Amino acid sequence: MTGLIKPSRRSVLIAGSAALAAPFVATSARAADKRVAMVVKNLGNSYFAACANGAEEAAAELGGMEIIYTAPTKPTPEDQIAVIDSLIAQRVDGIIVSANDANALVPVGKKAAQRGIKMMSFDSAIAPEGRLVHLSASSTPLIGAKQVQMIGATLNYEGEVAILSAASTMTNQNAWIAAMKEEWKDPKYANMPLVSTVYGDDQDDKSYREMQSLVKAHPNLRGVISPTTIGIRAGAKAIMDDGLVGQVYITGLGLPSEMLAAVQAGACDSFAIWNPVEYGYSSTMIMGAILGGAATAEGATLSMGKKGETTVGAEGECIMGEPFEFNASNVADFAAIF
Ligand code: RAM
Repeated sequence: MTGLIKPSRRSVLIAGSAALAAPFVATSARAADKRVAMVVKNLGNSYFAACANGAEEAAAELGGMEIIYTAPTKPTPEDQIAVIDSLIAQRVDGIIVSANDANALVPVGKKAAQRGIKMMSFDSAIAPEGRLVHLSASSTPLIGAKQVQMIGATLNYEGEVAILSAASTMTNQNAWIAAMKEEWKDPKYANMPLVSTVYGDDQDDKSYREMQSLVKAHPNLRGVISPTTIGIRAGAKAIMDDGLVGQVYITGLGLPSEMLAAVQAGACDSFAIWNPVEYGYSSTMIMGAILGGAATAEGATLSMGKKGETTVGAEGECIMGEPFEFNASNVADFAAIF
């Protein structure tokens, strides 16, 4: 894969309610009677709220499966384990989780499996021993490399760059950062060094303060990559509030609805994301298939409903599709959608 696909309104609107009203053959009629929990990193994140909307759409398509959307208030592994423990006690049929820590959630994943509860992860993976499959939004090397490419294009490959991540334990951000560092080895980035990596813990206020500290600590900072929708919007706000537009640019993974003002102000030149509604939808379709008895061994195919099929790869990893790139030419069109 060479780059991100440009979104067309049509490709995104397939997540809209009209398309979803079309009949779709559920993997199993039994899925309708199931209770599935979607456990995300924390509450109050619009990205995950959009995933939950997609989960509801899939559940309706599967005949009315019940979705319990829940999360801890703070994105910590301990609080998330407590949420999952309580779902196990409630004897849900399946759990779809975006993990706050890959390894810390393995014991609770094993406990769920022992009780016959189907456990999978999406967004931020649990280590393979703790779940059946993991659905990645897109290829990890592609997502990581693209973020470095975007800031490179903005800065003409010159100037200091930092990373403003989520929490240091989060699987997805850590995997994307590792992929960014691979991309950074290309000699074309020789004059665009990575000077620091900081963590805003997917909290608005902490991300905002970390962004301000970065600028103070690195007076020559020109760019920031934030591979989290919370970090990029908080970092962009700090750039705008502190009069840094034109001096420091932010890129990364953001929601068009939350990045519109930053793009229009010039704090962000381009950013990327996949459709979170489709992501919640695809994850729930996979859970429906698993609850209907679908195999999850490497090489098996799992239905993602109208998003097609995914093939289970090594260590249970599945991939949904490709992210979209946004800039001044298209961000407004998509801001109304996600
Ligand atoms: C934040 C979360 C989530 C991540 C997105 C891009 O909302 O950290 O896990 O996938 O950003």
